[in-house]
Parts: sequence; structure tokens; C-alpha cells
Amino acid sequence: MTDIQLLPAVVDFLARPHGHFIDGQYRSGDSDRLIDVYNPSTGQVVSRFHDASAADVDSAVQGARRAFKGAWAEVSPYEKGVILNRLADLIEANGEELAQLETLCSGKSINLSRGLEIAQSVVFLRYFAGWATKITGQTMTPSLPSFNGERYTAFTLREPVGVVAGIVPWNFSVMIGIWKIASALVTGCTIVVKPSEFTPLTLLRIAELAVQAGVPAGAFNVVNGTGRAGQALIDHCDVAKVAFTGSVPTGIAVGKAAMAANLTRATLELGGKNPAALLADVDVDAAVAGILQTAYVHQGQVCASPERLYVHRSKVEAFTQKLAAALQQLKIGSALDQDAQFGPLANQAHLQKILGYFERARSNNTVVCGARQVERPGYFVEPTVILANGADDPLLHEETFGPIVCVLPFDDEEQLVTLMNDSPFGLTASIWTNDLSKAFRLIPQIEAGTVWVNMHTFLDPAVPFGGSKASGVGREFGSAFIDDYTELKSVMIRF
Ligand code: TXE
Repeated sequence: MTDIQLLPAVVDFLARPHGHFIDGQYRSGDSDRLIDVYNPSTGQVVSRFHDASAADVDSAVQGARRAFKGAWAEVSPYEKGVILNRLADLIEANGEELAQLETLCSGKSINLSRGLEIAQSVVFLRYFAGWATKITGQTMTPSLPSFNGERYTAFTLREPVGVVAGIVPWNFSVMIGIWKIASALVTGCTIVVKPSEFTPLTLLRIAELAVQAGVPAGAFNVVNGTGRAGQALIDHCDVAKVAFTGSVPTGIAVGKAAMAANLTRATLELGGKNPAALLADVDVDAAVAGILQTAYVHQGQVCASPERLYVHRSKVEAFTQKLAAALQQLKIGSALDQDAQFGPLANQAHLQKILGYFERARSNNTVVCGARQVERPGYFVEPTVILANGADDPLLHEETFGPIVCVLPFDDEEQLVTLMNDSPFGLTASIWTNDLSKAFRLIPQIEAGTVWVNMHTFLDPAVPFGGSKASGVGREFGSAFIDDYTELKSVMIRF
């Protein structure tokens, strides 16, 4: 098993001095704080970038503000759609370069970078592009009676909110970035994106492609840095909206900071502790294949992934044994190896966090398989199945964001609903059954932003996505995103 050969374009790009993309130009940045970028498959530094200074953040927001009032406002809705479609074409045409860059920084399997991260970014971008010509207000007849025979009519305008701060995590830096960039641009907003400090490079390259596609200077900017740069963005008086995806604690801090800054509106897509329920009639082989695909993809570093599994007591033994057998067959290897089926965790800090969970599991739980570090350079661990120690087991309540599934048996569906809802979070859930009438009875009782039946983590641009309870505020995709990126202006006319 060997790594693929890097494209010359990727090698050249890595060697560049990296910083930010502001006002249509690549800027190496003037701060003397350099941050290393690591390849999770080796633990080696592959590149570095200049942490954004307050001046860099201000310059990006000023550029975005000018474009919001000027160049982007002058582009017609039709042309906005054409430009976003052109960007999708360019991302597709440069897909291998972008996939390699993303894999190098994130540790995402090259197959997943190509087939999901880049390919789905293109699909989502084209979907959003279609909205450009379809964002409208409403007309209405005012309801109060007239006093002296005068008449009234009213309508609403959907106006872009202004400059958006898009704050993006490391797990799907391109796709989550594109969701925010496309939502902003298609509604007439402009955007400053701050990628995670672990995955700063791919969106910089996409910003260059955006210029080629016809996005005017300043409409789409990238500033790279740590949470400090994110905080400076949120605090900026010209930022009208924050669109954040990341962890729950950071999301709460971001929401509070946005409120305190300027009552700045914030949408928060946070993590969760997502349940999957395998009912008594479940097809065990199909469920094993489905859970294998969804709970362990990208080493479990997916906000929507199932981490707690409630399995009907009659199926626990068969399910856990078959799942463990399938996991032990997975080829663990470098993310740049096309034959590897399971790669590294994304960074050293995350590895340490997951090793902490393994230690707890080894002392308190039955480990069905895994819960060990893989002895090789980089940040590798084994895919893991653990039996919960009762409904209060912390492993059923804390988001690990890793390849760890915790299983608890259940006996009846009333108990199942209580167990599934026993969490402050509510991002996603799934029900695995051959009995659709049972599924339909359960769906309204489950507290989650998305409920899937016989699948999990299937995101479609036409279907709204977001968290209930402490998993977030707001929805992405469908038409739901429009509410969050536009302000509704009411107009009343007397005649
Ligand atoms: O996330 P953070 P991190 C979870 C996962 C992981 C943990 C930590 O459990 O182990 O979060 O990962 C920026 N103001 N998820 O540290 O801190 C930060 O620079 C403004 C779940 O990467 O949430 C990055 O760009 N911005 C998640 C982004 O916020 C701030 C995906 C996310 O960082 C900031 C990734 C601040 N004060 C990790 N502090 C999901 N739900 O998909 C940090 N940032």
C-alpha cells in the first residue's frame, strides 16, 4: 500500500507563503506568528501560514463591505447564479488538486476527499446557484379596516444582511465552507471565511478559483488564524451575521460574543451525541453495513454521525459481533493511500482526547473491539465498539467526535424514546427497521433536527439541516437558509 503521487500543482501550492485572501488578492499576511500545518498521516509539517492580525481581519471585512455595497450588489441575480455555477465547474475541473490538498491537511481519505468533500461541494454549489433567481418577498393585503375610505397595500422585500463571517471547522473544511460561501453570495451578501487553523489551505485555493469564475474582489475573502481571528471577526462592527460550525462550547461562546458585539445574528451548527435505534425486526446485516459506513466514515469526525446505539436486546449480540468483525477487516493506512479504508484522526489534540476516552472505556466498560492507538507515525487509532454501562454512562452522553460507538440494549419502544431523548443535544437520529409504521410512530417523538430511517448522515442540499436543543440555531440548505442570510423589509402603501 503506497501513497498516491502528489500533483506538481499541490507541491508548488504547499511551498507558497500562506496567509489570507483579501479583496481579490493572495496576501501572505504581515504578522510574525507562523502556524504549522501537519499531515495527520505522518505527524510531519507540510506547510505553514501567517496567523491573521487584527489589521488583516479589518482589511478583509472592509473589502467585503465595499463589495457588498458595490461590485456584488451590481451583479444581477441571474449573473450571480452563472458565476456560482462557473465556480462549481472550476472546483470540479481542479478537483484532484483540491482533494490532495484537503487530504494532506485533514487526514481525510483521498477517496473521501474526491468523492464527498469535493464532489459534494460541487453539487451543493450548483444547488445554491439555482436559488439566485428565486429569492423573493410576498405581497399581502393589510388587515385593518380603513377609516376614511383610503386603501392600503403591502409587500415584503428580502434584502441581504451584509457582510457574513463564516467560521469553519476542520472536519469538512471545503464542504462546510462552500455551504456558507454559497448561501452568502447567492443572497447578495459578501463573506469573510475563517477556516480552522488545522485546515487553512484548500479554501485559499478556492478563493483564487472564485476570482477566475467572476466573483468580484472583496465578495469572498479568507482570513486564516486561530479562534482569536474568529473572535476579531465576530467583534467587527461591520459584520452583520455569523455563520458558525464547530464544537458546542465554542458555539456557545460564539453566540454570546455575536450578541454582545452588535446584536449580530448568529447561526450555529454544533455537534451532538446522535442516537441510532435498531428495532427488534432490524435486518442485522443491513444495519451493520449502514452503521459501518456512517459511524466510522472520516474516523467518526462527522457532526451528524451516530455515536450512541440503542439496539433491541434480542439483536445486541449478533449486531455487535458482526460490526466488530467488519471493523477488524478494515485496512488502516495513510489518507493518501487509495487502498486504505480507515485513516488517521485529524490532529494531535484530537488524538489525545480520543485516547482519554479509550482509557476510560478500558477501565469502566466492555470493549467489543478497538480502543487502542495504532503504533505508527501520525494520529491513528482503531475503530471501536463499546458496551455502555447503563443509561447514565458518560460515553452515552459526551460527544467523542471519534470512531467510537457505544451500545446499550433496550426492551420496548417507550423506553427507547426516553433513552434517545436523554441528551441536551438534538442534531440527528436514525431508526433502523423493516416496519415503516413503527418508524412513523417514533419520528414525531424524537428530539432531533433530522431523523433518518434505515440510513444516517445523508445530507441533501434540498433538505434543511441543523440542530434542535443544544445542537444549534438555524438551518442550512433547502429554502430555509434564506431566512438567515436576508432581512425582511415590509413596505406599506396608502392610496
Ligand atoms: O473546534 P472549535 P476544534 C468538535 C470535536 C472536536 C472539538 C474541537 O469534538 O474535538 O470540536 O475542535 C474557531 N471565536 N468539533 O477546536 O473550537 C476555530 O478556529 C471564534 C465538532 O476545531 O469549535 C475553528 O475555525 N471562532 C464540529 C472553528 O471555530 C473560534 C467539527 C471551530 O473550532 C473561537 C469540528 C472563538 N472564540 C470539531 N474559538 C462539528 N459540529 O462538525 C475557536 N474558533
